[in-house]
Amino acid sequence: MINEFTAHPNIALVKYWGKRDDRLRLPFTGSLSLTLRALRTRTRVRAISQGTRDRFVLGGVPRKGEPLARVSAFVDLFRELAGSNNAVLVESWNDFPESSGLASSASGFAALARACNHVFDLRLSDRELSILARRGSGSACRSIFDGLVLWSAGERADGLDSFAQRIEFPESPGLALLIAIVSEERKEISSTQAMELSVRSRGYERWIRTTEDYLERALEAAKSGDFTALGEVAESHSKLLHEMLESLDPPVIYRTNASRAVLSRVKELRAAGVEAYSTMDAGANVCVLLRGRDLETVEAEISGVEGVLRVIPSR
Ligand code: 2P0
Repeated sequence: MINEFTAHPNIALVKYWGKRDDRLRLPFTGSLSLTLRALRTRTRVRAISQGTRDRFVLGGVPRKGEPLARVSAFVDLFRELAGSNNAVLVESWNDFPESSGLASSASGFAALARACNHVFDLRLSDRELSILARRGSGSACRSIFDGLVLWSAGERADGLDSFAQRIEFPESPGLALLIAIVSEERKEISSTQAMELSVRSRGYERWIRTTEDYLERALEAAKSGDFTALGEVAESHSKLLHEMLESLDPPVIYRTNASRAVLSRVKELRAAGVEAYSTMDAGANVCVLLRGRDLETVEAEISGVEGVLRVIPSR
């Protein structure tokens, strides 16, 4: 359908965790992600008659309250650019579970940015869309692009230098991801809330320095096509994030027994000579980074881990 727009979630290899400006969603550090082609959000936006209010329907269910307010405030950014006061109907569908650490807000706001660009006839570039998508959800700025994506933190107070761009990874047969779904439930603490707790914690300054260092190493690894180095950085950065979260008061715990079982199996696979690395975002599900040629082997291994409900391969 011509006015339907698609975006994919992304999984961070070097995580975005904490904002220097909450309103503009400006991060303290840059981050690096892989876009998950296997999952997607589809979104349609239609103008409805003036004077009425915006409507938001997600997965066929009309939403009110905070979800609608967030979508409406995001559409305002586009209305302002277009000089329009048209109310809209936003219809969106995800083909994966929401709020379980699979970044549905990333693909959601990226797809919505594309759909608004179309309905308000703004003809914005991908970079401009990335800057706007960031205002909906930080990680959404990365979901404007495919493949390996760098979000530069930027320095400006207005956020115009805080956007994502694609990075080439020279190695063939390329990178792949396997998501091990161990929970389809809504997480109790949103990433926005957990981030705020972290920023106020004592260890946060060290987190910023560590992340900057990891990002530099990850970019170096990406540039030279060094899969091993990239995988090591990703696994280690994820481990640090979850250790930090679990040490907060009160602790924020996303890792479950099933997540831990997957993390162990990934280590065993490496010991057996299959190079695979794990990473987790703000939820219990585990993402495994691997080489495309190892996808079938890893899929068979991870599917057999106790507590894994299903796996989603993504090249
Ligand atoms: C990331 N996450 O880099 C990190 C790692 C989750 C773990 O970005 O508050 O939904 O809307 O800007 O983008 C998830 O946070 O947060 C996230 P907001 P967002 O992918």
